[in-house]
This record gives sequence, C-alpha cells and structure tokens, in this order.
Amino acid sequence: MSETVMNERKKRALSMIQPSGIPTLGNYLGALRNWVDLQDELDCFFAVADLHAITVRQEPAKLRQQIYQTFALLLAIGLDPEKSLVFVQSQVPAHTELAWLLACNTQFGELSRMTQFKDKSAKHADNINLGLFAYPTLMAADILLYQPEYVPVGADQKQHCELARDLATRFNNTYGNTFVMPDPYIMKTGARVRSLQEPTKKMSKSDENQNSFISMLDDKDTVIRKFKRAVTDSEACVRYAEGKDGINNLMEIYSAVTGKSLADIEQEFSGRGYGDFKLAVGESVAETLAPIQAKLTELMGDKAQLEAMMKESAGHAQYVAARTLSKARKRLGYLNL
Ligand code: ATP
Ligand code: LTN
Repeated sequence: MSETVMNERKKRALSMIQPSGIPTLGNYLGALRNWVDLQDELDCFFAVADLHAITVRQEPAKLRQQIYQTFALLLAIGLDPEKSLVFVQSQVPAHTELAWLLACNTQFGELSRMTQFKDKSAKHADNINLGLFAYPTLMAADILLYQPEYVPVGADQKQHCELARDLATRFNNTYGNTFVMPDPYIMKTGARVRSLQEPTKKMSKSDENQNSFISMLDDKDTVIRKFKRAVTDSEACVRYAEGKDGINNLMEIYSAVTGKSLADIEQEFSGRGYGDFKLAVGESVAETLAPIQAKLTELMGDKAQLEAMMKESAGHAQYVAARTLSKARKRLGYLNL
C-alpha cells in the first residue's frame, strides 16, 4: 500500500471469527453476512482468530482442519480477496507482541468483569488458563493493530470492543496518540441469535448439544429437523411477545433471512400453527445456506490454493500491522533497530 493511499485512506473495518468449530447461523447473521456488505464501502480486514481458539482445549488435527474450513467459508460467503484482506491471525506475529504491550496496561479488575470469561470459565472449570483471562487484550491488539474505525460484530462482543476502546484511550493518553478509536458496529437484525434448545442463551458453535445450533454446513433435512425440534411455547400463535423467547428467536431468524418485518410475519402465519412456521423458517434458512455450502466444497478441494491465498494475505497484514507495532514500541521507549 503506498504512502498516499495510507494517508488518504477510506474508513476501515476489521473483524475476526474463531475456528473453534463450524460457524453457525448465529455467526452468519450476527457478523459474517454483514462483512460481505461492508467490503464495497470500507477498507476491510477480516481474519480467522486461530490464536483465540486455544483459550479452550483444541485437538491439533481438528484445529488445523477448522482453520482451512473457516478461511474457505469466509471466501464462500462472498468476501472477495480483491476487495478485502482475508487472513489468518497466527500468520501475523505482531498480534501476540502488541497483546503483551497492552496486557501490561490492562487491569486485573477490568478483565475480571468480562462476561465471556465468566461464562467460559464456568463451562471449562478444569482449564481456566491465563489466555482465557487475557483474551480481551489479544482481541484489542487484533483490532488496534489495523487502526479500524469500525468493528462489525454480534452483540455478544460489545463488552470486548469497549475494553479495546478503553485500552486505546489509556495508551494514547499515557504515551501519545498511537491508535485510532474503533467503534463496534452491530446490526439490528441477527445481532443475537439464540440457541434453539435454550432460547435465553446465545447460539454457540461450541455448544455440546448439536440440536441447539444450525451449523452453516447442515444439509436441508438437518436444518428442517433442528427447527422442528426447536423449543417454543404452548400458545400456538406466531406473535412476537415477551416471554415467548423460542418463537421470538425463530421470528428474528426468519426476518433476518427473508427481510420480512416481524409484523408481516405475524400476518403471514396468523391462524396457522407452529409446525407450518417452523417448516418455513427451516426452508428459508436451508435455501440461504445451500449456495455457500456448494462454494465451500469447491474451495476445500484445493488446499494448496487456500494456502497460497493465506500466505499472500499474511504478507499484506504483516506490513500494515508492523507499522502500528513499531509506533507503539517507540512510544513505550523500545528501540526499533
Ligand atoms: P464460541 O462458541 O467458540 O465461543 P462464537 O461463535 O461465540 O464462538 P466467534 O466465532 O468468535 O464466537 O464469533 C464470530 C462472530 O460471530 C462475532 O462477531 C460474534 O459476535 C458473532 N456471533 C457469535 N455468536 C452469535 C450469535 N448467537 N448471534 C449473533 N452473532 C453471533
Ligand atoms: N472475540 C471474538 C473473535 C475475535 C474478534 C477479534 C472480533 C477475535 N479477535 C477482533 C472482532 C475483532 C469472538 O469470540 N467472537
């Protein structure tokens, strides 16, 4: 990237996804799908956050496969390497280095308040490791290295984004202006897709209950079956109301994939039972996923090509990240020999 382009640059967006499982419909509606729309207006950086994935135990062979798969999926949904930089976090060593510099400027109390840490340490009580606790400083480094104005994420990541802003402010005030202030960019529809089995919780790809989430690789029959089994209520009336978490979640999903408003959906299904509604949700979701799945299969057929793409994008990411890192190092008093 030339000096002039850097100086007169378009506004930037950065976001990442962990290869901790197969991405779900929640990841797609809350984050991934919006990334595709942003790449025409913004200078976009999107990555596979593989360093984050080992905050919970991963089997190496499976992790490697999921890194390929998540990277390929980012391309399959329509991220275009000509428009966006799509890369793999662990190929850019600056992330871990900046994370340390930020860690020494992060308070224990700040990290203790993070709800994801509380949730995951409760879930993995036998492995409450330092990385799980320090995770938000690595995420702040991921963001601040690329100087983005926007961070398009689902609602669950708002707290981490706010910490990244606090760390940027603290660093800028203490050592001099270094980082751009990033804003979380959270869409209205799909921002918090809930579990199909426990609709008060978020849909999560690492959930043990396979019926609780729609994987982006689920085939049509599986999608329809999972929606059929989704937890609802006994009222048997498709309307959006307090206390109807299961139906509200299905209505939000249906609205996110069809573009219909909640009022239109109530009208479409008035006088009809949950069976009809669940089938319609399942069919529209399966229809959304089918072309992505076809493209993914094609991309996964050529790992050498995927690796070549990863290598190329890592080079660009390293270049951008190195500029910020060397600035931060200098501000802290380090030599850049
Ligand atoms: P894990 O279950 O392993 O913690 P995750 O799916 O919660 O993973 P990521 O893979 O890192 O987390 O999430 C990638 C993006 O998807 C983030 O922007 C996150 O906010 C968004 N996201 C995750 N779950 C949901 C959900 N249920 N609804 C909407 N957005 C979501
Ligand atoms: N923490 C996020 C994934 C993530 C991320 C990032 C998102 C890692 N680094 C940088 C946005 C920007 C998650 O667990 N959902």
